[in-house]
Amino acid sequence: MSVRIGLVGAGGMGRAHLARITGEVSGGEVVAVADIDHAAAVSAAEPYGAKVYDTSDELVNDPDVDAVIIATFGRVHAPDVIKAIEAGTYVLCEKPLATTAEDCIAIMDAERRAGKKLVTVGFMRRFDPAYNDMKAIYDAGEHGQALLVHNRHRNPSVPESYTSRMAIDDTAIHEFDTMRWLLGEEIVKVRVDRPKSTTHRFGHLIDPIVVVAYTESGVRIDDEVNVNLQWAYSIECELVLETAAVRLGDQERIHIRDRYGDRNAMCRSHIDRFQTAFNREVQEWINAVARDEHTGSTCWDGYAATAVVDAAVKSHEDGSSPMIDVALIDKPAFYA
Ligand code: ISE
Repeated sequence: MSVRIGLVGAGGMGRAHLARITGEVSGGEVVAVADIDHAAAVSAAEPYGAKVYDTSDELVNDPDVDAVIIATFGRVHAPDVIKAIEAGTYVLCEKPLATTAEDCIAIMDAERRAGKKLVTVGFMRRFDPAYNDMKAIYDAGEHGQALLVHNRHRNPSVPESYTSRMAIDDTAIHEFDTMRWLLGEEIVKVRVDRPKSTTHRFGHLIDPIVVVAYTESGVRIDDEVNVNLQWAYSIECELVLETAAVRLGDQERIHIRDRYGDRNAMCRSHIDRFQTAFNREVQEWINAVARDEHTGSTCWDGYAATAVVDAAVKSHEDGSSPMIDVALIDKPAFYA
């Protein structure tokens, strides 16, 4: 029997999941869509014959919904995730789990009260084949310890509603999670440098920024977050080990040779660049829900990444790039 999924949030990410569940992965169907923008919910739901709700409450409490995908803005995730937990429903929550550590703690408390891990956080890079290969090389141990990681997180452009804080809680949060997962340790301190800003940005935005962080064992991580590149969506990562440097391959794209040159076709968005990762993530989640099991990253992962966000935001807002300690609570045994 297929898993009946309710989608909260009919924006770009929600629609991409809808199309994926219908056309690219198996075992699930979207039976309901909720969005405060009624017209958006209708236009997303109609082609799939899904029900339309104006509120997430109605959707979460619909007895025909087995599991929920939350694809709204990060800053409104927490109440919906908690409602779904209280209804005993499995949740795939797009990143970030919430935009403050405090909200993530409230979600972890709700999940512990439910007595069962129900929430998977949509950190899709954990499913990207190139990152998986990089992690396998590191875990094999042949090249020694990790010393440094260089990241570049570049977007072609961002809308006017994107804020300087979002460069951290919506964009760099991917590297915060990926670095924790790749290296198998927590990030303990972080600072944000503000180089010269690009002229290709809305005036309120500080862009680019460079995040510098250290892990428990002293691995130094840097992350260029540069979201008005104009020419592509481009993700780079180089892991420097003692006797090797491992780099993600170029974009997950074809190679072209023509009169303009010899080159890879560039991705335009995260949906495009991480298509395989998203498909693998959603397929694994549907399979697990069908078996009544939790899979993937937990609320602890969502919390730990957001705790780094909180420290990075403090450094960014200070403006003089102070290094800020990440304040992590003790890890509850529930998430061990
Ligand atoms: C967006 O929400 C994502 O998740 C993308 O992966 C990231 O590149 C972009 O900056 C975010 O706004």
